[in-house]
Amino acid sequence: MTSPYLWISPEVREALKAGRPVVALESTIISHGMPYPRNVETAMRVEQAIRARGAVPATVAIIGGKMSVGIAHEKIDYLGSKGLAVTKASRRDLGVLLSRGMDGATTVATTMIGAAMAGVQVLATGGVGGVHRGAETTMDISADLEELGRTPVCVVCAGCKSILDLGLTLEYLETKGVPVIGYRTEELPAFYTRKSGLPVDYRLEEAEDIAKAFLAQQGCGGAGGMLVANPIPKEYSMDPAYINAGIEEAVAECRRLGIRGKEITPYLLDRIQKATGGLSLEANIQLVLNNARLAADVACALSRS
Ligand code: PSU
Ligand code: MN
Repeated sequence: MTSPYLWISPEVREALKAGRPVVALESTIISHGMPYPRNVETAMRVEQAIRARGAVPATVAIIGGKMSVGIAHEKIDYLGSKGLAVTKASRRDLGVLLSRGMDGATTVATTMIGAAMAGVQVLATGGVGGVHRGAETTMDISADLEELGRTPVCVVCAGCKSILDLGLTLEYLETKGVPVIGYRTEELPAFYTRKSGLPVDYRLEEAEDIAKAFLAQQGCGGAGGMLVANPIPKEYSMDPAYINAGIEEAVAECRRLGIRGKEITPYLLDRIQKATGGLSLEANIQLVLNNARLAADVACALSRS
């Protein structure tokens, strides 16, 4: 699809034309999810990890009013160093940012949109947004879930952080027709930890199995996305009691301060990182790398089929 609002890097364009594997990467995690300069360093390492597995990385962001797929390293550095000053862009932000020629860091939802516009089928991230705790009164449900329900992209994540209501998030995904696939696990991982006590829909063992299921789903017409939950590697997973105490504190503080809307997720991520003295940041970096590797394997399997 060509659109005056879409820019694709020459490398990504060539790869797509030749049917080579490409993995989309979000940019809100860079500007709003990690502190500078670890955010930029991590974004570069993630790109390298994808290349090492034989796929082409395509970091997505809105730059100068274009949905940009495969931004250059200096743009990643710009987004990372500007941090919270960059607009966090979800689906509803697109029209105004693009028409005004602005910049934006794309959430999972908008990264899926950019990926689908370009023809990229696989996306790697850390955690997706979901149904927030207390959503029965606040109605705070991430646009990521709606996007998964409508846009045909396979999203590889490490499950959801317990800043969210994981049970309600799974219910919502079921309603939207989004399969939650556990990679070598029956349990939904909870980002920093490998377990949540909640089941995934299906356990699959290999990247090829994920690729096959994704293709079959796309063959059914009008199908949306797929969520692959990849547990954090054992050696980096955190003590559940320790991390959950930090999360509880952050959620309580967020409520006390009356933080609302799109600021909630970045606020909680920052508080948890501060409360756990950088331990959680290391875990976060490792799980993103782990997801990048699996996403690259899925993209490679798709390109072979
Ligand atoms: N959860 C994380 N890390 C993140 C995000 C969520 O553990 O970086 C970011 C992602 O970009 C995700 C977005 O798409 O936050 C969701 O924001 P919201 O809940 O406002 O939709
Ligand atoms: Mn929200």
